[in-house]
Amino acid sequence: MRRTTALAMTAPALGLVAALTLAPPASAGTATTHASLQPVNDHNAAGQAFVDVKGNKITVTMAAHGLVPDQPHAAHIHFGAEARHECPVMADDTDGNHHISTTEGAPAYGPIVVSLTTFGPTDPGSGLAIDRFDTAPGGTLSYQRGQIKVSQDIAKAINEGQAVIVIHGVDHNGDGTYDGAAASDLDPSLPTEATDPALCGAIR
Ligand SMILES: [Cu+2]
Repeated sequence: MRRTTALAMTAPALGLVAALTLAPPASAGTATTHASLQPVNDHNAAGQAFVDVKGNKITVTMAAHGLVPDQPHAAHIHFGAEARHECPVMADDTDGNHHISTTEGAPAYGPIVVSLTTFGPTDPGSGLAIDRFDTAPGGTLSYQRGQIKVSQDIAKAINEGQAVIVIHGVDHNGDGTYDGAAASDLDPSLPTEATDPALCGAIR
């Protein structure tokens, strides 16, 4: 009798513990989002990204392969209220050179709102801080950074599926490095290969 009573009292308690353990945290503004990274200009590349949003802090995890090896790959979260909240398509190639530049992609994904640097500031001003981005050793990029502070508007945009992850840096002429006569639309001191989008994924 004593054992039965103990079990009768324990079972609901265990059920409560299980429910608390399994349920997602109840605080508002918490979400895990995902982006499947698809090639923009670099058809050999692919990847995945996850963005955990907790209030106004995010954790970004990215894995990609097939990138230009051992070259800095600027990576950002892009968002613009007026943007289409998606990745560019060939119709966005307004100069008709068969490549999508970062500027040509802007109507799709908007401006840089978070720079996914490996250390230091993550603000838009770090967008081309080439010495602070992953270099994709052997073409493989593996990135995780937590505690990235974002504004309420950006957290909301990510939670609502309006933000886009872009990894930049391609090798149009296939010589293994960033070069060529065409200058970057973002920084004329860099070749366009250094900044053209390689991978893009809408965060859903
Ligand atoms: Cu970008």
